[in-house]
Amino acid sequence: MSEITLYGSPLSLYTGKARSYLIKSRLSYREVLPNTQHYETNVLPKMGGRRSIPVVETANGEVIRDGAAIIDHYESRNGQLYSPKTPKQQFISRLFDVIGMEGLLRPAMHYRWNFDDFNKEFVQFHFETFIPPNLDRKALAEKRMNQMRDAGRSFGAISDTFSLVESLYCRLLPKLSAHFSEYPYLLGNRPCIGDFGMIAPLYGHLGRDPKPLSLMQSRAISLYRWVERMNRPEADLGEFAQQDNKLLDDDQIPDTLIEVLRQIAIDFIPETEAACIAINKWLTEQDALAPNTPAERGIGMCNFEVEGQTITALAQPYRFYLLKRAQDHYASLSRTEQEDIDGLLAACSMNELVKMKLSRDIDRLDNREIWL
Ligand SMILES: N[C@@H](CCC(=O)N[C@@H](CS)C(=O)NCC(=O)O)C(=O)O
Repeated sequence: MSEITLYGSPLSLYTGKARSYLIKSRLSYREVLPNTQHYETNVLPKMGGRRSIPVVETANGEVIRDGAAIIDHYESRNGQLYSPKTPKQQFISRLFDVIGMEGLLRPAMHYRWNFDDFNKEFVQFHFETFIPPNLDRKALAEKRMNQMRDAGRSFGAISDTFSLVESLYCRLLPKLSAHFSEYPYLLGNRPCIGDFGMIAPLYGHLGRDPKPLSLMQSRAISLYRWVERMNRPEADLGEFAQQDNKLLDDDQIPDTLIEVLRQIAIDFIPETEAACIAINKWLTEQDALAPNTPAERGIGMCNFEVEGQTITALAQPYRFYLLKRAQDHYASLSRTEQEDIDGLLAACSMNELVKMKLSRDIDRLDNREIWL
């Protein structure tokens, strides 16, 4: 029997992050759907009142909800195996973690929910598996699917923005593929925390649902290979000449990755800025937000401009919970090292990112993100 039970689903975006980490770390786990009596009785009550996947249950009954918390837990026991040690690589790794968790939700939701001819049966099959078999699986799955369609809209994928969302994603695909045709992972021949962030949208939705899968396979072959590689325990360096198992030397950040970040910046930066302003404004209006109050998924909507169009999307505190890790790392560096990162961010059109901070910090308590 495995030491670790991973509650998740093949089609879940966020499960993809924890699963890939467990696979790459060669930790023995079994994956099950969160639809059993054992889950309801023994796991759910320890999840801090938030029902989400992924969740891990350890052999001694400890429950860890949230992909980042799962990785933190095992990284601290694993000698921080997948956390780069050098200044720029550590920063970029953390940045890609945020981008994977929050920056690609629009294409991930659009390509799942707005192509029913391609995806509907496939997605419905999986949603039915979440429902315990004694209940009306079809009706309950339909209800849940409608909630997720709404979530897609709340991230800003509505009919007015479809062509913009597609245009941004279709420009990103070849850039990611160009990078992965030269390097097996983001920073060389081994994955970093940022790879685990990025696999979340790029496997569960964009690298698996029928519509976006065919797009990726036809337009971004080397990106598709990375998706496969991230779900295999071996390094899977087949097509590459260099077979060592190392990050790039000398704190290098490849130019191909700068190109990827420049593309991502187009909506990631205005959205992060607008969400930061909206959440900070909301915080000033909360007279009685006691310390340790759970930080909910969203505090309300924010608007931002992308290539002449306005997008309206949910402002999510979690983006800043993860971004702060990159910012804290930046703050710990010498002035010269910070200037190196400033230069890197300027090259990616992400100059202001280290300054986008919430006026109150977020931490974790009993499996929830909370306001300090
Ligand atoms: N921050 C969490 C987010 C997890 C999450 O939202 N998972 C989705 C499925 S991919 C979910 O369970 N959604 C249900 C809900 O939020 O009610 C993590 O990184 O694990």
